Amino acid sequence: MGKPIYVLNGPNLNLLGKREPEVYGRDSLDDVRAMAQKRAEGLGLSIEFRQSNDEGELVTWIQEAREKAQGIVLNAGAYSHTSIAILDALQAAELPVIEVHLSNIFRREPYRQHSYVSLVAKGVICGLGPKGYEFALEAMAGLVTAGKRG
Ligand code: CA2
Repeated sequence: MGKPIYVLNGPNLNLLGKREPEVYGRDSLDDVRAMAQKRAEGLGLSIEFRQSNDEGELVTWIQEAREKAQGIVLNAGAYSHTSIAILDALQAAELPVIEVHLSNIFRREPYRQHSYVSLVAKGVICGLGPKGYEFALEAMAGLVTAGKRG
């Protein structure tokens, strides 16, 4: 197995399943982790699944991914809409990035309808709940295999 895919989650995603189930569903972040882990195994990928409420820690993990990962699946939470620091780190990482959102950000408030992460993402999956992480890993498997064929 090659380097892992970093699956990074931003602020408040630790609250999943505990509040606002009508927006974010009933699964906890641990449930999402287990689903992602299982799908990755089926695809022959390994994942490093993390969550942080801290913008700087997410930037540090993206910098780390440059050396240690072969791709990044990122739900940066609200930082998607605000963080040029995360955008800069993703640009510097030079890795395939797939952006995930549980909710359909385009059906929500106007301030959620722009994402800095989208500027570097190969693709964006939103509105499909935790399944979006599985779809992102499936797409990532294709991207990293295509990369190896050169
Ligand atoms: O839909 C998504 O995945 C989001 O990235 C989730 C973020 C939100 O700020 C983005 O606009 C879209 C919020 C993270 C979850 O926040 C919770 C708050 C209360 C209860 C459960 C989750």
